[in-house]
Amino acid sequence: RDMEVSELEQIDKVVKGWLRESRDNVLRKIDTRLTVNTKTSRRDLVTNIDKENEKFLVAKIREFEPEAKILGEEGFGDKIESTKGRVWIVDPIDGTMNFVKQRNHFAIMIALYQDGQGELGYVLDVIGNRLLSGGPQLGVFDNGVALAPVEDTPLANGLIGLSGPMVLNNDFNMVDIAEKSLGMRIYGSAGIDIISVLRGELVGYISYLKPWDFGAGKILAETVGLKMTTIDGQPLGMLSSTAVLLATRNAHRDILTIVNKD
Ligand code: 2AM
Ligand code: CA
Ligand code: CA
Ligand code: CA
Repeated sequence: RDMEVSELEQIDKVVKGWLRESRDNVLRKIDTRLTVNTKTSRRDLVTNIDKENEKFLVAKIREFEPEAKILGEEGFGDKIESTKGRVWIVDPIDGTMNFVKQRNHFAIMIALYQDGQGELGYVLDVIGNRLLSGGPQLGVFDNGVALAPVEDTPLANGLIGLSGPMVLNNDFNMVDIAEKSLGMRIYGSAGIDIISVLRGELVGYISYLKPWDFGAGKILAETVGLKMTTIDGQPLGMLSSTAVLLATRNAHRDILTIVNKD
């Protein structure tokens, strides 16, 4: 690894400052009239605040590191074709449907990769004011306090976070996975689900995701011994768009068994 701990600590302070400002900006505008547009379907939304927040974060990253490559969901970053060098990944509002309909249960996420290796991840529950942060060299923190070790709970002894569409279509035997667990939860924000898995409130989370949905969570999850792979159990590339399985080691094994049966 060629990133020094001292450099990571310095970047960590700077990113936390951006996130505080970003959260303040969103909260200041949360009761204003939103401009909402659809993307690929009526359930796939983008608002003016998603765009404004991505522009804000991209400008902060560029000011801090002019040569940085940035992958942002709403397209204000760069076209990323390779994982070489330093790549920042930004999801300015994760859970846009929740944001629009509930003004709650959404997250802001930032990840920093170097040569395809996760260095720093940030998942901020905006309304809960809870930031999960860190990486392999710094450790993982929950609002600045070292995260409690995550128990290796099997699927049968925990709650599982799922994606609504995957359950409705019974993709990958999702109904059997839900049946085997103590119960399913459908929160509608990858960031909120990832925070719940990190905190041991869910034993796992399964959804179709893009790099900005899982980039930060993967760094944090792997640091604390959770597994994040494709639903086939294959390694998840930094630029993959696929069905993602995040779980404790035991629940990961239990879920793969159900996915692969028949
Ligand atoms: P988003 O809100 O940033 O788009 C539930 O919708 C979760 O899946 C959210 O974290 C959402 O992120 C993500 N997601 C990924 N692809 C999506 C799509 N095509 N439509 C809706 N949500 C999507
Ligand atoms: Ca989106
Ligand atoms: Ca997202
Ligand atoms: Ca988003």
